[in-house]
Amino acid sequence: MKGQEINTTPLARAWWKEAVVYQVYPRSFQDSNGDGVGDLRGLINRLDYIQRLGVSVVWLNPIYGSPNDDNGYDISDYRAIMAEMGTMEDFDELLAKMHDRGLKLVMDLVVNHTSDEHPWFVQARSSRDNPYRDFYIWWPEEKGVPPRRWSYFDVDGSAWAWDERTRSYYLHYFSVKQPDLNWDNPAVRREVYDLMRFWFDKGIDGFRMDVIGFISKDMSFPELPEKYRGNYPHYYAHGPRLHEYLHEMNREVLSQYDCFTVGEGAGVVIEDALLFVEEERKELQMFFSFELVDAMKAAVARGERLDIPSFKRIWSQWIEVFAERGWGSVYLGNHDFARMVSVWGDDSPEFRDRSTKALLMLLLTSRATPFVYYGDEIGMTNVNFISEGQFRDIESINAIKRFKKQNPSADELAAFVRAQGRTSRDNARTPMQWNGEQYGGFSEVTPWIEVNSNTDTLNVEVQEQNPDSTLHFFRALTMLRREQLALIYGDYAPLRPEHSQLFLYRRTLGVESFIIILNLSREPLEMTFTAEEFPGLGEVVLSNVRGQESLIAETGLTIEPFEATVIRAPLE
Ligand code: ISL
Ligand code: CA
Repeated sequence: MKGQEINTTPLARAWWKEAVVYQVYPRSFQDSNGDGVGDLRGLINRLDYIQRLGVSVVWLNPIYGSPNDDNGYDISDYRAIMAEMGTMEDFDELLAKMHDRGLKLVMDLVVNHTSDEHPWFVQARSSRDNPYRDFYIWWPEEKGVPPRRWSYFDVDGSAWAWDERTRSYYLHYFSVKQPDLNWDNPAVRREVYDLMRFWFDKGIDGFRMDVIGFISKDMSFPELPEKYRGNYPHYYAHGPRLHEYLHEMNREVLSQYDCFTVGEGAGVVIEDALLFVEEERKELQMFFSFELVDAMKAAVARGERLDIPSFKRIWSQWIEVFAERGWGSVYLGNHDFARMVSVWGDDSPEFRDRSTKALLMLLLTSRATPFVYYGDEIGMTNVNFISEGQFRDIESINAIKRFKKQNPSADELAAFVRAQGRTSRDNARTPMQWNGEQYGGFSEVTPWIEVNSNTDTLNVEVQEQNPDSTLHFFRALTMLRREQLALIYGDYAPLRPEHSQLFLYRRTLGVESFIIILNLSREPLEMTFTAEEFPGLGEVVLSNVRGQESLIAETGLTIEPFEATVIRAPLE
């Protein structure tokens, strides 16, 4: 077996750097047996579609045994397939058929916490002297009130839940049904490494590691340091033994396989970026930065959109930090945020397709491994749920419960629910829109979550027939990236960083050089190039508004709203 590729420089070629990752939320992709829930057989039936996209890796959200308090992020059996998803035979068939098509499979690894229904936790909470007690993190009542820790999903906000039988609190950064594992216990780490080997030995190609930055806790339990108040993921991502554990995981497991690793980097600050991915440290290959989405959420909370110069600054910083060492990842959507085009583009009928294409071009011309979320290749939009009964996500449901405790008026409650509807993770979890039928071709029966009503016009079938569709444009982008190594490894040089509408940059590798022009706004603009930026005539390689045969002069041009154009730029 080939060892995990560790490269000495970011320019060293590796399949995981050249990958375009397609993320599939399996509950919502394709139902095959008429129960309204997506499943593995459904995914198998759609592999031809995925292959034709030109992506090379599929990341599958959790499909393990789970009571689904948090849609599979609460695991009760790490070696089983959840009944709704199918069987282990289905899984083996899926993996074999993916490999036949040259597709790699990356699974979700959720080991910061388990389900409270996992046998370890059932044991652990049965008595204080149970051998599994130390698999989790407890605060016995004799020690008084536990130090303040916030939970993401708890209705009351505290990350400590009371366990009556053993008269102790247990720690849960997420829901009460997601108790945090105690990584300081070597037996826990052994179990995790074992289950990772189990899946690698089945032949999977890697892991996306859920909140992996949170696994080490400061077991002296200080009060939350003041600087992290309101900013607790940053505290959670700085546990004292985090890098020791990642290094150990690499030594024990990852280094034994030719695998793909990406950690979820909630709370990771740019100053620490290289600690996770610098080649010699032998930890991970990549992680997801949260700085951009955190900035977006902060802007939304102020009733604004993130301004374009800030967007570019954060985007560029997270590319440039890996210029010499390590490697980055880029994404603009996943199962934890509202839809890409609704958040970063413009989902109105006028600009939906064009702005989706621009965002996809940004992802696929970036110097990092791009992750594209299912449905974003056709520009799926938010659903904007407006009534409580429509929500399925524990985060939204509990946020509404929490708000209700303040005894709001009916109007206040309705406004809160509508605001949730705009930001809820459920926006990104509605069924894949395959065609214009009632359930979008996802299922024959009422799905577990409503299908977006715009499936009648926004769907794969319609876009297959239209050569100018977002879907065809995405295929052109994956092909371009495969053909042009400059778009993957090439030097990244942002131009006009202060421009309030344009995202303009150059990618250069050897004699190949491309300029990428993205207008991230609804307004057209006039642009003049300086001779330094752009010497001579440039051939349009791909554009969402210009014909391919056109040439662009060095002097200046009008840029359309949400224009996205790649030019081959002659070097002087
Ligand atoms: O979804 C979020 C809040 O809106 C994120 O902050 C999210 O909680 C954080 O990124 C961690 O996410 C991961 O772990 C969670 C799970 O609910 C998410 O789906 C998963 O991606 C707990 O396992
Ligand atoms: Ca099903």
